[in-house]
Amino acid sequence: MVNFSLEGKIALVTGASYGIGFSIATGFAKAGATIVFNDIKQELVDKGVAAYAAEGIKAHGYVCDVTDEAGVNTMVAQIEKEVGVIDILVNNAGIIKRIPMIEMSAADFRQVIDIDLNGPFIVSKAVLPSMIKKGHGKIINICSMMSELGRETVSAYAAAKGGLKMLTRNIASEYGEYNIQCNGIGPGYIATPQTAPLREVQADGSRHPFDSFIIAKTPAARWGTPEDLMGPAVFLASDASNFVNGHVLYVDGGILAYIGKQPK
Ligand code: NAP
Ligand code: GCO
Repeated sequence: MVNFSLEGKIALVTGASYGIGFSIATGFAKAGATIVFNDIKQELVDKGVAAYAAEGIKAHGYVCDVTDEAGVNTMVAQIEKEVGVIDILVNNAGIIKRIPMIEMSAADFRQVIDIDLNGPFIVSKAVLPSMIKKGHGKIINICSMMSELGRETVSAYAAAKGGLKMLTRNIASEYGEYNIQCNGIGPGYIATPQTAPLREVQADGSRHPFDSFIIAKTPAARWGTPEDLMGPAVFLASDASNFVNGHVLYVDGGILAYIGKQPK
C-alpha cells in the first residue's frame, strides 16, 4: 500500500514564516503532520504563526538562528519537550547575496556559507540522535539550480548549495542504516521575496531582463510557485519514499533538461 500520509509525524521546517518553507510546511500539515518552524526574529515568528492559523494550521514557532549551534540545540530540546521528537526536518532557511565575486568580501562569502551550509549541518546534527533512537527520520535539504549550475554574482550561494547536495549524500550514506533518509529538493526559479529583485518591473513597464530570461530558459515557460514544492516535499517526507536516499529531486519546470532557446 503506498502511504503518503504524514499523520502523527512532527515536522521542523527552518526559516518557514513565509516563502518556500511556509508552503512546504502547509503541505505537510494538510498531509497530517504537526508543524514546528523557526525564524530569526520574534515578529516573523508571530507573523508566521498567524499565517498558518489563517490556513487552519496550529504551528509551533520558535525564535532561533540556524547558525547558532547552542541555540539550535536548546530549540531542539525544547521542541522534544513541548511538542515531541522530530520525525521530519526540512533545512529551508537560506540567504543569497548577489555580488560579483571579485567585489565580494570574505565576510559576505562566509555569511552565506554559514547560513546555507553550516546551518543545515548544525540542525541535522541536532535532530539525528533522536531519529536514530526512534528508528526512523527524514531530512530534506533545500538545494538549488546552483547545486548544479553557476552564474554571475552568486559564487557563495553556488558553493553553499553545491556543498549542501554533497552533505545530503553524506548524511544518507552515514545514517541510511538507521532507516533515515536524507534527500534534497532543488527548486528552479520560484517567485518569493528572495527572487523579487529579479522580477522587478522596469521603469518603462517592461519585464526585468532576468525575468524574461528565466521564462525563456524554463520549458514550463513560467516561474515556479512555492506551492509547486508541496507535493515533492510530502513525497520525500512520507513512507512512500523510504527507499529513496541521497537523491536531489529538481522541481524546476524542466530547466536542467533544456539546452535553451535558439536566438531569433
Ligand atoms: P526567503 O523568501 O528569503 O525565505 C527564507 C527564510 O529563511 C526567511 O524566513 C528568512 O528569515 C529565513 N532565514 C534567513 N536566515 C536565517 C537564519 N540564520 N536562521 C533562521 N532563519 C533564517 O527565501 P525562499 O525563496 O523562500 O527560499 C527558501 C529556501 O529555498 C532557501 O534556502 C533558498 O536558498 C532556497 N531556494 C530558493 C529558490 C527561489 O527561487 N526562491 C530557488 C531554489 C532554492 P528573514 O526574513 O528574517 O531573513
Ligand atoms: C539567482 C537566484 C537563484 C534562485 C534559486 C535557483 O540569483 O540566480 O536567486 O539562485 O534563488 O536558488 O534554484
